[in-house]
Amino acid sequence: MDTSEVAVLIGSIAAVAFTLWYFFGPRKSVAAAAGGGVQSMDIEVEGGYSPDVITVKAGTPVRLTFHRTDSSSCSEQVLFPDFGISRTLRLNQRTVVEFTPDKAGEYPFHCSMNMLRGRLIVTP
Ligand SMILES: [Cu+2]
Repeated sequence: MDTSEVAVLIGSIAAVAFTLWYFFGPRKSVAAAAGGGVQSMDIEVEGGYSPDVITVKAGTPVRLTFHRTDSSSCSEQVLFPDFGISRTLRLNQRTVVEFTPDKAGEYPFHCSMNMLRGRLIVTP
């Protein structure tokens, strides 16, 4: 093997490792910041939700601010089926979603096609 072949090999290994990490790596849950009686979290929408797993406490209002910079129509709606919430996210704007989860549990949220996905973990 000459140097360029080695470079290609290392590049492919790195690409595979990144792909595995991206899809199967640990999903870190982020706790929403509590202040002023509201649990707030900013979520970036660009090819997915970031963060995509958010932990909040039951019984306290939750304010999720979605900042959509993803131009694909896939990301233009976000749904919280368990809370009956559906919001249109305007491109390059912030959209605030507020509700109060009263029961502990795991609640998914996703785009209208269920391709972009996230989870809200509500602790007692
Ligand atoms: Cu979609």
